[in-house]
Amino acid sequence: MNVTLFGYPKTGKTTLFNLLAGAHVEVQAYDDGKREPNVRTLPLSDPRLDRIAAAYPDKRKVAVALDLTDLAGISFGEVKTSLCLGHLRKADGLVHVARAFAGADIPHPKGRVDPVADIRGMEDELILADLVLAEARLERLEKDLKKAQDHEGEKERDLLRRLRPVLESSQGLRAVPITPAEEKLVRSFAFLTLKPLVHVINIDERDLASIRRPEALFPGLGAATRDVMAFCGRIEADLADLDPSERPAFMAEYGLAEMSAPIFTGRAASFLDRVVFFTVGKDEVRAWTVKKGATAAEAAAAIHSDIAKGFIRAEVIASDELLRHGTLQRAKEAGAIRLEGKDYGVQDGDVVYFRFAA
Ligand SMILES: Nc1nc2c(ncn2[C@@H]2O[C@H](COP(=O)(O)OP(=O)(O)O)[C@@H](O)[C@H]2O)c(=O)[nH]1
Ligand SMILES: [Mg+2]
Repeated sequence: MNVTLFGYPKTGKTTLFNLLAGAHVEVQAYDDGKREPNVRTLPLSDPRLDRIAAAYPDKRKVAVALDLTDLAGISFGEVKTSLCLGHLRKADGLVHVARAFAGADIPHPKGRVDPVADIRGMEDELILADLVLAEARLERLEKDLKKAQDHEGEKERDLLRRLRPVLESSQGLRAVPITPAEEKLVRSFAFLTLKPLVHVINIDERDLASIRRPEALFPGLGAATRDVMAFCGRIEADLADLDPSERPAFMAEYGLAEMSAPIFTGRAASFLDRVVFFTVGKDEVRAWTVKKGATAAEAAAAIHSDIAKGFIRAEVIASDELLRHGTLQRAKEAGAIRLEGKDYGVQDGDVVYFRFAA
C-alpha cells in the first residue's frame, strides 16, 4: 500500500513525513531544488495485532507495511505538467498537505496563507490533470476506431465520453457510479480523482486547542470537511524529538491529548478503502489487507496464489471474540469458529485460517 504526500511548496510535507515515519529528513525554509522524493516503509501498528500476538509469544509479529512517499513541492498551477505526476498516479492514496501556519519566516509562494483556497485550488488541479488525460486518450481512441473496429475500444470510448463532462464541470470522478467492469477499463489511467484523498492542514500553533476540529477552524471548507484532518508541524516535530518519557508533560502543557501521526496511521487502512485481517501461522502472527468488500478467495490470493487455487474453507473468528477466548485452540473448543466459503466477505478484524488442498 502506497500513500503519497504532496502539495504546494513549504506546507510541511516533509515535517509530516518525519512524524509519520519516525524519520529525520532535513526540513528547510527555502527551496534547495531537491526533486527526489523521500520514501520509507513503515509497519502499520494495530492494537488488535499486538493483542493477538501477545497470546502467541513464540511467534513473530508481522504488521502490514505502508510505503510512504514525500514529494517535492508542486508549484501553483503546475500539477498537470509536474514531474511528480507519475508518482501521484502510482499512489494508492493521496495526502494533500495544506499550509495554515502563519510563520512569517517561511515565505508563502502566494504571499498569503489561505488553506481553504489552496485545498480548492489543488482539487481543481487534480480534476484538470485527469481531464487532460481523458481528452488525450479519447482523441486517440476516436481516431483509431475510425480505422478499425474494436469492441473493447468502443466500451472505453463510451465510458470516457461519460467521464469527460464530469471533469469539465469541475467535479472529481469519485462522484460517478462506475461498475467493476468499467473500473477495469480505466484502471490503467490511474485517474487522480478516483483515488482516496485526504487534505491534511498544517495548523498554526495558536490554534492547537482545535486541532481535532478543523471544520471549526476553517468554516469555509464546507462539504470537503469530512476529508480533512489537521496536525501542527512545528510543535509536533519538537515533541517528537523529546525523550518519550518527557513527552506527556509537554503535551499536557500544550493541551495536546494525542500526537497526530498515530491517529493518521490508525486510519490508514480505512482511508485506503481496505480492511485488515489476521492470520496465526506456524511461525508468525500477521496482519494483511484487502480491498473493502473482498471475498475469502481474494483474501487467500493476497497471501499466496496456491492457497486461493486449492481453497476449501476459511475458518473465521472476529479478533475481539478470539481475544475473549484467548487462543484459537480454546475458541475452537468453544465452537466459536465459523466455517466460511469462497464468497464470504472478509470483515475488518477477522482472524482467518485457510484450509486448502496443496
Ligand atoms: N511556523 C511553522 N513552521 C513550520 C510548520 N511546519 C513546518 N514548518 C517549517 O516550514 C518549512 C518547510 O517545512 P517542510 O516540512 O520542509 O515543508 P515541505 O516543503 O512541504 O516539505 C520548514 O522550515 C519547517 O520547519 C509549522 O507548523 N509552523
Ligand atoms: Mg519537503
